[in-house]
Amino acid sequence: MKSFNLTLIIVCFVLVVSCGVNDASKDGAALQDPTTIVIEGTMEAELTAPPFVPAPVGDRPAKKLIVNMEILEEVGAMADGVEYVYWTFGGSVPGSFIRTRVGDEVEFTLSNHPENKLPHNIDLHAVTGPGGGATSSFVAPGHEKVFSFKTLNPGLYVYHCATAPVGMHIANGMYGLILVEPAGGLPSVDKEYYIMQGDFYTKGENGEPGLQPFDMQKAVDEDADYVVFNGKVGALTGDGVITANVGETVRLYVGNGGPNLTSSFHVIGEIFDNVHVEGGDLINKNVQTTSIPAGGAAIVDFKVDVPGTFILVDHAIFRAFNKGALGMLKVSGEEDKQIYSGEMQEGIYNPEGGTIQTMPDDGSTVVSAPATNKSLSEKIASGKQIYTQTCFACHQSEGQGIPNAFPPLAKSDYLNADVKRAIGSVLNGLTGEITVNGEKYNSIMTKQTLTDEEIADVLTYVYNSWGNNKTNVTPAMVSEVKSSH
Ligand code: HEC
Ligand SMILES: [Cu+2]
Repeated sequence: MKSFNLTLIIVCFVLVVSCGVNDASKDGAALQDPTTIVIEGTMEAELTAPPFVPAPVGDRPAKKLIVNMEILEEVGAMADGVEYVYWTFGGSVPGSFIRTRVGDEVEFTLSNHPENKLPHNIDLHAVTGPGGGATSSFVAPGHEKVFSFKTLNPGLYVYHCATAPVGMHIANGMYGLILVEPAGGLPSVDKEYYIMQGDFYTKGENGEPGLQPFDMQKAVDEDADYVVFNGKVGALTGDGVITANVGETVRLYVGNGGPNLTSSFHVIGEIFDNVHVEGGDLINKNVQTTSIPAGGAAIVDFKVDVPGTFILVDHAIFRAFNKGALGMLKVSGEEDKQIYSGEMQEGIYNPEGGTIQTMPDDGSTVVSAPATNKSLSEKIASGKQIYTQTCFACHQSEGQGIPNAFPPLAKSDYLNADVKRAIGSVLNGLTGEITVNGEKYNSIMTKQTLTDEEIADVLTYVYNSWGNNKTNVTPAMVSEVKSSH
C-alpha cells in the first residue's frame, strides 16, 4: 500500500513536471526570449525619407544592423511662401525611417554635420537603456557618436532629439519612427507609407510669408500655427499624394512627434481594418479614428475597395482645414457600385488656410495697416498666395468654382462688370441671388478678414488670371468702397 502510494506520487510528479516543460518549450518556439536571439551576420540598414519605408524584414534572421544617421539643420518650406529652419535627422521631417526586427543588434552612428550650429542627440523609444540612447549620443557639430542596442520589443516607436531645450529641438522637426518587426515580419500588404504629425509655432500667424522664426511662447502655450503631416503644409497633397489601387491593402505607419498635440488620426471615407493600438501588439479592428499621443505611434491598415481621393486628417478638424493636417490617398481602379455609388464631385475637401471668416455683416470698421508700394507683378504674386490660402477651397484652383455652390471667378461676367461690387463681396461677404455667366447662385460667401492691401492683392490676382479683364485693384479703391458703405 505504502509503495503503491509512493509510485503514484512519483508518476504524478513526473507528469506534472513534464507537462510543465512541454508548455514552456511550446511558448519558447512561438515567442523566444529576445535576449537569447543570436545574430547572424551584419547588414547596413536602408533608411528612407517620408512617405516611404524600407523593404520589409520578412523572414531574415536577426543581424548586427548598421545605422548611419546624419543631423542636418536646413531651411525648408512650411507652406507656400513660408520658410522655416528645420533641424532634421537625415534631412527630412520626420527623420529617416529605420526598419529592424526583434533581436537585431543595432550599431547606431549619429553624426552632426559640421555646418550645423547646435549639439544634438537621439532618444529612441525602441531602446532599453538609459535615455533611450540620448546619454550616449550627445554630439557637437562636426563630430559623431556610436552606441549599440538590442531590439527587445516589437512595435512602432518614435525617436527624437533630447538636447536642451528639448521642446525646441522637437518643435523644429527632430523626430522620426523606428519599426521593430516581430520574428518572421508583419503580415505582408500591398502598399506601406510613413506619415508623422507635428505641431509648429512661428512668430507670424499661419500663412504669414517669409522666413518664420520659432516662437517659444506660443509653444509653451500650445498655441500651434501649423499642425501638419510630414513637416509641412501640403506634404501629402498635389505632387505628394500617396497612392494605391482598388483591391490593395494599405498600411500606414503613423507617428506623432508633437511636441504638444495629440492626433485624432482619421481617413475620410475609410475604416481601419486593423489598428496596432499605440504601435504595440494589441490589435483593434474596425476603427474610425485612432488617438496617437505626442511621442507615440500607431500602425493602421485597410483594404481600399473603391476608387477616389481619401483625405487623411487630424479630426480635431480646424487643424486639418486651417492649420495643414490634411493629406490625400488617391485610389485608382474600377468602381464597385454595390459598395459605393453616387455622383462624384472633386474639390469638396480642400485646405482652407488660416484666415478668420465670419458670417456677412453690413460693413466693417476695422482699420487696416498702411499700404506698401508693390509692383503689379508683386501684387499678383502676393494675391496668388492669399488666393491659395483663402479663396481656393471654395472657388477652386483655376477659379472654376463648383456648379450650384460656388460661382466661377474665371471669365466671370459678374466680376468683370463691377470692381466696386467685387471689392464689396470680399470686404463684407455676399448673400442673396446673383447670376454669374448665366447661372444663378443663391448662397453665402463668408466675410474674409483681410486687410485692404490683401483684398487689393487677391482681387488683382483674380482679375489678372483665367481670362478676366486685368483690373489693377489698389488699397485706396478698397478703402473707398469701405467708407462709401
Ligand atoms: C466659404 C466659401 C467661399 C470662400 C472662402 C470665398 N468665396 Fe467668394 N463666393 C462664395 C459664394 C458662395 C459666392 C456666391 C454668393 C451668393 O450666392 O450670393 C461667392 C461669390 C464671389 C464673387 C462674386 C461672384 C463671381 O463669381 O464673380 C467674388 C468676386 C468672390 N466670391 C471672390 C472671392 C475671393 C477673392 C475670395 C478669397 C479672398 C473668396 N471669394 C472666398 C464662396 C466663397
Ligand atoms: Cu537636437
